[in-house]
Amino acid sequence: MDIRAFRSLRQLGALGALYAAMAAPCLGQVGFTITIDDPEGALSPWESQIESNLQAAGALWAAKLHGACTLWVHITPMADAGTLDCRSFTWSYFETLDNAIDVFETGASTHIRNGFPASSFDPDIELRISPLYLASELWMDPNPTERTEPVPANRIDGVSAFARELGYALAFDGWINGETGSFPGNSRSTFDRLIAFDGQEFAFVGSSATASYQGPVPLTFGLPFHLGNQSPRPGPVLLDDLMGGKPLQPGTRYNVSELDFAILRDARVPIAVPCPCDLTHDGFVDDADFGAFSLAYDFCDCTDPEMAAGCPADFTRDRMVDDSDYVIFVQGYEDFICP
Ligand SMILES: [Ca+2]
Ligand SMILES: [Ca+2]
Repeated sequence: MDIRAFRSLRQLGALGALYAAMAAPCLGQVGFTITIDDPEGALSPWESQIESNLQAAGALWAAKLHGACTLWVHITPMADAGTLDCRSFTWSYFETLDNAIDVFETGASTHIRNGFPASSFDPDIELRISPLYLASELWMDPNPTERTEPVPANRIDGVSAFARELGYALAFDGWINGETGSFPGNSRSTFDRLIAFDGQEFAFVGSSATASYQGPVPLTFGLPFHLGNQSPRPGPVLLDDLMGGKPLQPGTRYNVSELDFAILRDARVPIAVPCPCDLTHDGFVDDADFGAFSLAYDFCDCTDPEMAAGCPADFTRDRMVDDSDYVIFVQGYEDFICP
């Protein structure tokens, strides 16, 4: 089908409405189940607080995750010298670029997209916690969903700390060397593949994040799955983001930022976007968006190197920009103004 054959996009309005309804987001339906493997009881004094604060941290991300599933977070204690460490337990093959580069996504991302995990015997996320760090530096919020009690000035907010860790497990991770920009092999995470390195600075160049930040998003030199740098490197303002390139500050409560969600979207974590057809990010779905969509439709394959980074016109998330995306676009065009 040549989409330009439709002289009036409104001809397809009813069909578009049908597809849009089928693609309606299931918001707030991603939950978390937590298991703790702690035979020595090192974490036992804090078990219920860990659970409540981690659940609240998960809810901060789940507010925009598009899916219906329960992610499994498995917790173990780590040596006292450490702090927190969180990673995706499994990585799922996503696609191959240029017949050479294999792209992998986090287990959580796969689980959210499919509604079931890649392996039902393995957790999606592993979180290691140092008992000493918990005892001496973290503050477990007694009302972690309300988040109204003042955070003690000398303590790091537990909900914020767990939310940051979950960020790594959802998408802020990969294999790039944060100083040389090289990779140990042919594998890339969905985050890695959107990192640009000019020999001096790292930037995240996904289209949603770039639109949110209004330019390539500076990544931390040496810590490339974090945002911002100390001056004179770029992006000092981003250091205060939940996923910023400096440690979380005591006495401070952090939230997931719009930029964090935009990065997840670019990294192909299923995120509910209120107005996905606004490809130019100006609040309207108009002819400029139609132009951007047409270009993507002509390329069709999300792995085409000419395709916009993150393949934002693939509304159905099946790695092709085709007729099923077109009918969704038509509905957006019909609505014109973003909600
Ligand atoms: Ca637009
Ligand atoms: Ca599609």
